[in-house]
Amino acid sequence: MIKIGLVGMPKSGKTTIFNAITKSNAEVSDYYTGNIKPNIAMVNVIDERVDYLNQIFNRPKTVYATIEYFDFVGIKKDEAKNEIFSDLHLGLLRTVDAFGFVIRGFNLSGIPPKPENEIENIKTEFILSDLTICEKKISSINKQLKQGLKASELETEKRLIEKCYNCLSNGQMLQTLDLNHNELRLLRGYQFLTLKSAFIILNVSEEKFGQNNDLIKSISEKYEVVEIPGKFEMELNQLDEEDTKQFMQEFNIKESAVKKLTRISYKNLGLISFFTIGNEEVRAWSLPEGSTALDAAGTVHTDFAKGFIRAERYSFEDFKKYGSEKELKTAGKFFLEGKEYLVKDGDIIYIRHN
Ligand SMILES: Nc1nc2c(ncn2[C@@H]2O[C@H](COP(=O)(O)OP(=O)(O)O)[C@@H](O)[C@H]2O)c(=O)[nH]1
Ligand SMILES: [Mg+2]
Repeated sequence: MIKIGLVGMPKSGKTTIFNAITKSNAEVSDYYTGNIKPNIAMVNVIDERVDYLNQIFNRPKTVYATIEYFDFVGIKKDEAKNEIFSDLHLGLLRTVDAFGFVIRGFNLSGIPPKPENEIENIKTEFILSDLTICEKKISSINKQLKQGLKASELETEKRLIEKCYNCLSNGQMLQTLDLNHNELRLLRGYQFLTLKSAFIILNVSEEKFGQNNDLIKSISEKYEVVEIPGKFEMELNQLDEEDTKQFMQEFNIKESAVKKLTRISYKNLGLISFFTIGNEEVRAWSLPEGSTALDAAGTVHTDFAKGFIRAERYSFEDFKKYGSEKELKTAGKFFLEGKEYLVKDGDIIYIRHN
């Protein structure tokens, strides 16, 4: 399950955006509540291909891939330390896969937005938090080295952490480092915030929607960005489909917030979808690009990965063209793949296992 954390300055509209995309009615407040329990919502990844498949296969259920969104409610910032996030907050943030930085693009009680400052502030706090982790680790490795423990492994790890430390000290996120597979594996346990991908959600008023192109262009030099009229879309949730359509047309909003966020999350995390046709359900799953048939098997069920024999596979496009598995086989478009096969977006997969 993919987890996206909505983060940002107080009152940038995190809870508003959360409500807009989840149709839930989490409290939108002007005050910190001191409560650190996050709002969590599971949102379906709408994919017309799954619907199409189940029109043909006619199984009792259609199951979409899901994304989990976290809105960290009323986290008290530490006024004394002048920080946006408390340590507790940062700890929770380490558990998500990617961040949506919610940036205020509307006037708040007459205070004009400062989007670029907000982005910089969040980035700085993430960098400082990661730096602290590096410092602690380096000092603990030094202690171990003095005691003569597994020197060569420790030296390798220390060099890597020092590389991270230098990057962060220069004000750069770890994302910008060119890390190889092994290094990334070594760093996984640290849950560095700046190693996770982040995109920008520019929260604007409906009147200003579509008029922020210069700002968006400048942000997009560093981040993927979507522009969302958060409050307006939250309010649309109260209306029926017909009225929603009409209002969206009026303000020239071509894509709903939830669709935009799904699209940017997939792009940002480099995700693809594959499908399974079971007896009970036609189902979509998401996987990072570059995953193997064995990864796909493990996503569906750990037992499928353990007992993996082979994957039977065809593409959604071919299925649409040929219409049935029988026709696909005749056309040579039905494939048997081993563990190492790299799954493609739109693959329909059946895992043979024992
Ligand atoms: N005008 C305007 N106000 C907004 C918008 N989004 C949020 N707000 C208001 O800003 C305040 C803070 O929003 P909230 O979602 O609670 O922010 P959070 O602290 O980041 O969760 C609330 O009074 C919202 O109604 C917007 O797009 N336009
Ligand atoms: Mg909130």
